[in-house]
Formats: sequence, structure tokens, C-alpha cells
Amino acid sequence: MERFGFVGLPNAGKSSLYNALAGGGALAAPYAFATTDPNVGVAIVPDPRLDQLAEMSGSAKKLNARVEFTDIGGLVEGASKGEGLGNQFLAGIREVDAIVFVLRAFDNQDVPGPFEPLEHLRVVEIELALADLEAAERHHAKQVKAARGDTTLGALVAALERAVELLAEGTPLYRGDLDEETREALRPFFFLTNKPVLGVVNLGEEQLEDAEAIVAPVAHELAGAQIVPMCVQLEAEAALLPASERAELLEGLGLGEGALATFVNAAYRLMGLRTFFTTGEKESRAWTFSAGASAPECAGVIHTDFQRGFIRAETIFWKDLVAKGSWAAARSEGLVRSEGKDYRPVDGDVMEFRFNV
Ligand SMILES: Nc1nc2c(ncn2[C@@H]2O[C@H](COP(=O)(O)OP(=O)(O)O)[C@@H](O)[C@H]2O)c(=O)[nH]1
Ligand SMILES: [Mg+2]
Repeated sequence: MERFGFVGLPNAGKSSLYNALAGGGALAAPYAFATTDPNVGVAIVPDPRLDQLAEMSGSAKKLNARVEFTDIGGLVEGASKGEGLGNQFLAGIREVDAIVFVLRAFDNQDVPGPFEPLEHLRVVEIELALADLEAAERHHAKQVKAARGDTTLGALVAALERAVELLAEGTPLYRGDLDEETREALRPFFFLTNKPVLGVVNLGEEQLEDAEAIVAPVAHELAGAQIVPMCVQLEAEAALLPASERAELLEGLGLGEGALATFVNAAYRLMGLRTFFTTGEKESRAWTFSAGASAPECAGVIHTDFQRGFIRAETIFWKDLVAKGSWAAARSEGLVRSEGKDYRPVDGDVMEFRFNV
């Protein structure tokens, strides 16, 4: 299962965010799906489309998509040099598919540390870039040698050279206007700053009204990354409440469903994950596939037999199905397409697979 990890300075709110997701009834998955690692939680990906499909089908069960998340722990200045948790911390980051920076904005005398999100961002980025620089220099030297006997490695050496240049200035790779091809070439080296990034700005309750103004400079700095503002403490408290009281609390504060749902969905998409659905009386279910996967690969997410014996996929976009009210109605109007093995499903497709093994 894909996993994202929280990275940030001490007291930014990482553990609180972890608890908001893991501790409450809001988005936590049932224990049976949890991993054995106590630091890894499983979050349900909220999806109103699935809710509508389940209602349409009168499904007995509804199964959301899931993602894993982990609290990587405190990063301190000097982590790249082994300060604090140092290497253990860096190893934690290497294991995740996407990084979530938790940046503190809330001001509270009882909680030590800076509360300027840009200051948090600066320290965190420099530590990650320095850790990558060391690795990039090592890989570069190695590939330069290898390229002497293998001219096909020229592009790789150039990519590593560019990486070293950027990192030496303290610029993370995701910021370095590298083209997609170069970032892809660098992928096998597992650089920390070559992973997708999302930002959470942790606001104090009294800052919620000014969220936009507080987030703007961070969004500007981290151009291209999604920045989700939220009051982590409030979300964590809300997550512990029964559903109806939770909705009341968040609505009362003008926060709609709260920011956790937005956040988990953003992380899901950031990792390149997309959803297709199956729906019927027994269950409606959201399945996860990687953007760009083929119809047989999607079938394989359900069962390897479905992929091996794939014949075709009866397909309809979720909205069209809900609008018609049933498979039968949609079929009779010719809205259900029969897609073959070259079809690339889109996010929101509802599918029934025909297979033969
Ligand atoms: N006032 C306020 N305090 C917060 C908020 N989020 C976290 N805290 C507090 O800040 C302290 C550090 O939070 P924690 O989640 O442990 O930070 P971590 O070091 O990044 O894991 C705790 O005492 C939290 O209760 C917030 O949004 N507002
Ligand atoms: Mg913590």
C-alpha cells in the first residue's frame, strides 16, 4: 500500500496530525487492515462518489480506498549530519512514497519553537537537500567512472551533475525546474527531494479566518505543491467525536467537513493514485490504481485471475450511472461501454470485468 510520511521540526504538529488520522473514528481504517508497524496508520480515503454509488445500489457494504501514513519523527537542524535522530530519520523518509511537510503557524507560549511556517520550510528543505547532496556526489562519481566504458550513460551523468549543482545551493530537486525526463532518470537513486511533496500549514484556531493570507507565501515558495491549511489540534479533537457531533463542531466553525478529508485526498492523488469503482447489492467499493494503468491492470487489482483472463470491462463514468439510477437503466440507454485491454481507465470509472480462466 502507498504511504506518505510527516516531516517537520519538533512541535510543528506531526504527532497531532497522526493522531487526528489514526486516533479518531473519522478516517481511521479498521484494525484488520492496519500494518504491524505501530508507527504506521491506515487512513480511509473519503469519497462522496462512493457514497452515492452505495446508496444507488443499496449496497450492504461500502469499502473506501485506503492509504498508509507514518509520523517520521522530529527533524532538527543538522539531521543531515547525524544530529537528533539523523540517519534513522532519513531512512524513514526513504521508505515513503510522498512527503508531507508539517509547517507550524500557530502561536502558543507553552509550545517552544518558531511559529513562522517559512522558517520551518527553510530548515527542513536544507536538511533534506544536504542529505541528498552527499548521496548525489557519491552516485555522480561512480557513474562518471562507469561512463568511461559505457557511452550510453552520458545522459545519466548529466542528470546527476545537474542534481549536484542544485543540491549544493540547498535547492531541493522538486524545486529545481528539472524536466520530467531528468527527474525520471534520477528516480532509481531514491533521492529524498525527488519525491512528491505536499504542505500542511498548522494554524491556531484564531488564525483560521486569515488562512489564505498565511498560506500564500508558503504556496509561493513551494510553487507547484498543494498546501493545505488546517488547525491540526481542532481536527484531532473533532476526530474523536461521534460523526454527528463532529459535523456540528466543524460546520459551526465554518470548516465544512473539516480539512482532513481534503488532506487525505490530496495525498492520495499526489502519489499518483486514482480510483475506479465496483458497485452492487453486496458491496460498493473504491479500488486504487496507478494513473495510466490499463484496464487489465485495474482488473488485477481485484484479483490476478481477472487480469490473466481479462476479456473486457463494462464501463461507465460514476456520474452517468448515478444519474440513470441502475446498471439496467444505463445499459438499456446504451451508456455502458465495452472496453478492451488497451483501455486506460479514468478516475471515477465504474467497471464490471468479464474474464475467463
Ligand atoms: N495551540 C495549538 N497547539 C497545537 C496545535 N497543533 C499541535 N499543538 C500542540 O503543540 C505541541 C506539539 O505538537 P506535536 O503534534 O506533538 O508536534 P510534533 O513534535 O511535530 O509531533 C503539542 O502540545 C500540541 O498539543 C494547534 O493547532 N494549535
Ligand atoms: Mg511528534
